[in-house]
This record gives sequence, C-alpha cells and structure tokens, in this order.
Amino acid sequence: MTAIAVLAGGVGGARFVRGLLHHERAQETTPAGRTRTHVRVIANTGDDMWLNGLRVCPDLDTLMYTLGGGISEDQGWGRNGETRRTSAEISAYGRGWDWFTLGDLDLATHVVRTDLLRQGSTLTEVTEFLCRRWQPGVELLPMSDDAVETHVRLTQDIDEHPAGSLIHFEEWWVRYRAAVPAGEFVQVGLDTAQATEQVIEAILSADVVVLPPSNPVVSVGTILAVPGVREALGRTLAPVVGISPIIGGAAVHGMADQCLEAIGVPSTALDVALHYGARRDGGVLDAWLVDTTDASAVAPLDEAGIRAAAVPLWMTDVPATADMVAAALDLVRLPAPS
Ligand code: FO1
Repeated sequence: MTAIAVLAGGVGGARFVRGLLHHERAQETTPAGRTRTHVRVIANTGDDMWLNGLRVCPDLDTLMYTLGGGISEDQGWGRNGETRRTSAEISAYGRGWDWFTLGDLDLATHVVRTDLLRQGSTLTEVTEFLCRRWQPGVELLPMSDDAVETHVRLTQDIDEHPAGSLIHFEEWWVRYRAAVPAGEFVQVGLDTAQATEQVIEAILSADVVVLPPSNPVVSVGTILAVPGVREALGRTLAPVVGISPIIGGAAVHGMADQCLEAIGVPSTALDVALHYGARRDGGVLDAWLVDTTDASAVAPLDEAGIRAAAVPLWMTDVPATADMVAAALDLVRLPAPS
C-alpha cells in the first residue's frame, strides 16, 4: 500500500490531485503488482467564511466537486449546471456579497454543512459526510477543525474600506481581483488553531508528501502555518516533493505572483522553492519540480539541498498532469510496490 499526502488549495490543487489519481489507477493495472494507493488531501481552509449565515469552504468544495465530478470545469470552482436564482433574490434584499455568487446547487452544500456544524459535528466530520455523496477517491481533510481565515491588510482606501483595515481574502481576490496591493496577509484565528490529529497522522504515515502547484502563500503557505503541520513535516520519514506554481516567472493560475509580491518573494520557480526551504535547513522540501523553461534553477536548487528536475508543468489535461505526477514521484523514488 502506498500512502500519499497532498497539501492542496483550490483549483490548481484539485487538478493536480485528479492527475495523481489517474496516474495511480494506471499503475494499479500494471502486472508489476497491485499497489493500493491511499491519497489523503490536506485542504486549505483559510478561504472559508460565514456568508448569509452559512459556512462556505471554497477549497474543500473545489476539491470535492472536482474529484467527485460535480465541478464547473470552465470556472474551476462551483457546481456544473449551476443556476443563480437564490443569490439574485438575496442580492435583491441587499444582503450578502453581490460580487460573490453562491449558486443554487452550491448553496445546498453550505446548508447541509452549516446544519451539521450547528449540531456539533467538526469540519472534518462534516467533510467526511459530504464526501460520502461525492466519492472523491481521496480522504479529504480540512487542515484544522478550528476556524482560520486569511484576511488582507489594505494599504490604501478603497470603497468603504480605509487603508490599514483588514478585508477577507475572498473580497481581495474576487471583488478586487488582487488588483489592490496587499500590505500583509493575516491568518485570523491561527493563534488558537491546531492541525487535526488526522492531518498529523496523514503526514507522519505517508510514504510521500506532495506540495502541488497551489498558491504558495495563501493556500500551501496557510496550511504550513497551522501549528503542528511543520513539526509533522520535520518528523515524517516521507520525502517531501513540491511542484512549482510559477512557470517562466509568472503564476500558472490565479494570482500567486501578487501574493508572493506581498511577502517579498520574487515570482520565480527557484525563489518559491527557497521560500519553502530545504528540509535539511529546517524548511519543508526534499525535492522540487520546475518547468523546462526554468531548467536553470536545477543546479542552484541541488546546491541548496533540494533535488530538482525540469519537466513540462502545464496541466493542460489529465494525462499531462499524470506525467507531471510521475516525474515528481520519480524524483523521490517511491518504494517499489510491496
Ligand atoms: N470566484 C470568483 O471569481 N467569483 C465568485 O463569485 C466565486 C464564488 C464562489 C463561491 C463558492 C466557492 O466555493 C468558490 C467561489 N469562487 C468564486 C472561487 C474562490 O474565490 C476560489 O475558489 C478560492 O477561494 C481561491 O482558490
């Protein structure tokens, strides 16, 4: 049995895991032996929010819908076949965020989640319950059962928000398209949050830990900031391999470059890896995959104690993503099937 733990955000992370499952299923049909792979996805919950009295968990839902076959492919988030009648009605009352659409089908997920949370279930238990319907093919684990929300400190007045105030990450991301400079990211609730025991166990018992090309600041970065996670990564016997979210100096998806700029990290495949750090120096990486356009990063990374290789990283389709997964696992040479 091969145990793989993935620390993932939303759209990029979900597409990566879909490729990972495709790769593992292809392996399981080879005569070399049936390796039952168990994938545990540790999801960022820093994008979560209370909206219209409902708990909305964007990255958990993007992962669940994408792996469960319910995702809107062209958006990368929300449900396929979606309608927006209820959100239009809510806006007619002037309530909620009219720039953040909760579709009618998606609302059912938030209603059921909020219902179970109010009855005392943890977010981990609720996620397990929702996944019974969606069957994502992985164990989907929120990084914490404690609320941790990423907020953005504004450096200038905008609309009703004065400079210096904090707005929820989703407002910065969706309403302002990350077009207003972020002074800093503040993980509200982090000081009293803990990683769940399931998350710690997933990392400690893994044969390999993967950091997919999710946003290194507000997705993977948030997960790494949760007390207990870095400590578990330092203790696990599993090698940790990451895939660069930056190709040729630009973020592949979303606005990772604006986030990196906010924390003073250059948007290069090399600098993101150095930001994560080599495990031998107290960082988290043993290995790092860069795109062929960033092959010049391989030598400096090796010198920094991070084994590197350059392969095509564009997740153009599932087979291409599966090839990237194979390259990442080869880089840390997964044990032969037992
Ligand atoms: N992204 C948008 O750009 N516009 C939206 O109206 C929007 C609504 C939305 C509702 C539920 C949900 O789970 C995600 C939603 N997203 C929307 C995407 C969201 O901003 C991203 O999935 C992550 O937060 C960033 O990875």
